[in-house]
Amino acid sequence: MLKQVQHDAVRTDWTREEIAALFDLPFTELLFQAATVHRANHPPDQVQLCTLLSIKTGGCPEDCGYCSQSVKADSGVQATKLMEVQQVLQRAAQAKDAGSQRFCMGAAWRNPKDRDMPAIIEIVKGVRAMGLETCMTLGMLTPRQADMLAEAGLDYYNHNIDTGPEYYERVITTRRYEDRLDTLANVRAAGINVCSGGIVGMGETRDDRVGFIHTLATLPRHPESVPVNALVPVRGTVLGDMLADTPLAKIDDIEFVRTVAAARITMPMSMVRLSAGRESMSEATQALCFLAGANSIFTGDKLLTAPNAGDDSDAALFAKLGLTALKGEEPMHAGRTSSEAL
Ligand code: SAM
Ligand code: DTB
Ligand code: SF4
Repeated sequence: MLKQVQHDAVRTDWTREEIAALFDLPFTELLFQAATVHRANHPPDQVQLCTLLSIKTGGCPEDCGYCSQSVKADSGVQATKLMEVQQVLQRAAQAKDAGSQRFCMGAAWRNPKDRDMPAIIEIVKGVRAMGLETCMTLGMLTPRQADMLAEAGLDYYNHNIDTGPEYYERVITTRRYEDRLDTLANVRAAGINVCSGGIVGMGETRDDRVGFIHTLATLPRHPESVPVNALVPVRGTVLGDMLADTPLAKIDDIEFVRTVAAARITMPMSMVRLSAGRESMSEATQALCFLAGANSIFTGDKLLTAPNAGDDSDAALFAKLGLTALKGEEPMHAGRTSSEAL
């Protein structure tokens, strides 16, 4: 029998067996435990609003099997250059006007080149000066690049582990799981808050989902943000085609909610983001995710390249559920740690 979860304890010593036992709980019991942990640590009626912008789209040399932006995908996404700084700032201003708290910028790179850094730094400084939290996802980072971003005032860096260690190489072959963990360590050591999560519904087993949560929940320090994406199947990608051709492979909604609940219980203080895939999720499933402890979403009608739920349907959903936007706070800073501690 599973030990009663402690509501306010942050543990980094979770075992796979304990996490598997959470997934195995009767659904109502799992939800009750997750909701209890959630209310002990977060305002249960407030959800953080984040806006995404692709500042450099497509043409990525990596082979992530889910991604429309890989050169290996035949998805029709047009490759672009890095956007002009002023254009990015204009989009950030629109996001702020729409009530967003955090502006997340993504680039389809394996890693940023040194020649890209001055523009990236200007963007971070400009967006931050507007009073928005800044987040970037640019691929792998060296310790020096992480330090440069920290110096510029970057609040968060998103780099997903994507799935459990065993399933990872079925999805991506051009970079290793350990490379991802190294980038997370570099980000942590630079004092930037860590955003790391992954994708559910890529054909992985429950044991892979257990491994995914286990990796995040046993990092020396939990990511401050944990995005849980449901695969957005894009035609022309390996996984999008797999899902389109075998509809039964689509992740079950209840299993998705179980994953959110497991993230909430094991990482009680983190913001758990109900990320990609909301567009095709019912209101009822999204409501279950909020009950299970998700407290952050991406707003707007576009993610990076894929459609998102959109502000009108989100406003209607929030009104129906009695949810409000999380009030902006000064971004907390993770603080510098020694390079071996994550
Ligand atoms: N190129 C950078 C990288 O991979 O580190 C940053 C951008 S990448 C698009 C950010 C994350 O978006 C991926 O790690 C993946 O978890 C998520 N993602 C990409 N395509 C997705 C899809 N079709 N469905 C769900 N999540 C997706
Ligand atoms: C994350 O975990 N999800 C966001 C963000 N981090 C960068 C990206 C979702 C991308 C969905 C597919 C697309 O728009 O191409
Ligand atoms: Fe490139 Fe990121 Fe897409 Fe992978 S997920 S192909 S690294 S843009």
